[in-house]
Amino acid sequence: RLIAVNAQTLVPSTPSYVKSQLASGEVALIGAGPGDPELLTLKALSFLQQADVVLYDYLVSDEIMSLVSSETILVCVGKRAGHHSVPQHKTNQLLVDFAKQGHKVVRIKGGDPFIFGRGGEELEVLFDAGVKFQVIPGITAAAGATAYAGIPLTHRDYAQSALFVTGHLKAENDDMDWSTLARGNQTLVIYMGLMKSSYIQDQLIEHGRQATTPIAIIERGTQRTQQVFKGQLSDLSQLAAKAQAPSLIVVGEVVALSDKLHWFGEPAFQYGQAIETTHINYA
Ligand code: UP2
Ligand code: SAH
Repeated sequence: RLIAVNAQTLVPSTPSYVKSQLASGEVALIGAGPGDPELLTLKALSFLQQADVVLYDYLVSDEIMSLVSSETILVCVGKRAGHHSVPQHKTNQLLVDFAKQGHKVVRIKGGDPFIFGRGGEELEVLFDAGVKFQVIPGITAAAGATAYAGIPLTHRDYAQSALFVTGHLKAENDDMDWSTLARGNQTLVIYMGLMKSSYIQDQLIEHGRQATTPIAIIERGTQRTQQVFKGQLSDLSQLAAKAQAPSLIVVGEVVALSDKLHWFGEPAFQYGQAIETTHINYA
């Protein structure tokens, strides 16, 4: 059954299987996905609308936050590189305090809460404090951004596995297994990698990945302003200088498939070429 919201928009009524309830004193840890609000799960939407308090990160898009009822208390506990407006221990404490006060609490994070999201740490604190919780997974950036850029993470001909790693590497304290990361026939997806892109490029090439391996940097994947920068591994740091956070770095032969398979938003910026000027923006 469809109900009309306005002349342009039709939304389905809530399906009968959306019946999970958030109890008073309970926390729902929710993944918001990479940005496109339509990638939110039905369960996430339902819990967002039941919440008394929502603690959110910067990566959760404004469109998603606008789905929260106006009576709900919103608390921003987001982080930016090098700047944690609310330290992690304080976020943990807020979750416990709001739950113990009997609120229905939503903790919403970009992507999936268990992938580079400290979701595990937050839940351990809730467990220790005896607070009940539920976890609603989200589409992690590696899955969402590559899908919207037309890059299949695996492909029988080019990549038998995909590795997700954080680029937040300190050269002086680097315990990454670069030989494993540089292996061929796999797709490497690097979160938070822009700042260390030059080091990542050098290490991958030094440990055997071909300098000509296709790469893409996907900025604000799945969002209307998504941008894709493409080139080869030896261009990585120069391309990274053009991109802004949040961006993912994707390394592997599968990136070349996006020449055919890209379908969303702006065409990619190809390293060494002028940006195409004629395109249709589907967003
Ligand atoms: O250079 C880039 O491409 C990424 C820039 C960036 C960093 N963190 C680098 C970084 C961004 C994106 C941005 O600024 O928009 C972030 C933000 C970030 N980091 C989020 C999103 C938070 C939000 O939406 O509000 C998250 C997820 C989360 O739940 O906290 C992270 C996660 C994160 N930050 C990890 C992984 C983890 O498991 O927590 C780490 C590394 C491990 C750790 O415990 O410190 C960090 C720290 C981090 N991210 C640093 C930097 C680079 C820098 O500033 O030099 C280290 C400095 C810091 O602590 O902020
Ligand atoms: N829990 C999140 C990751 C948080 S770490 C998830 O599962 O996606 C923050 C990093 O995620 C950013 O620095 C960036 O590398 C990546 N990221 C998050 N959203 C993104 C998006 N829409 N497009 C590209 N990268 C994104």
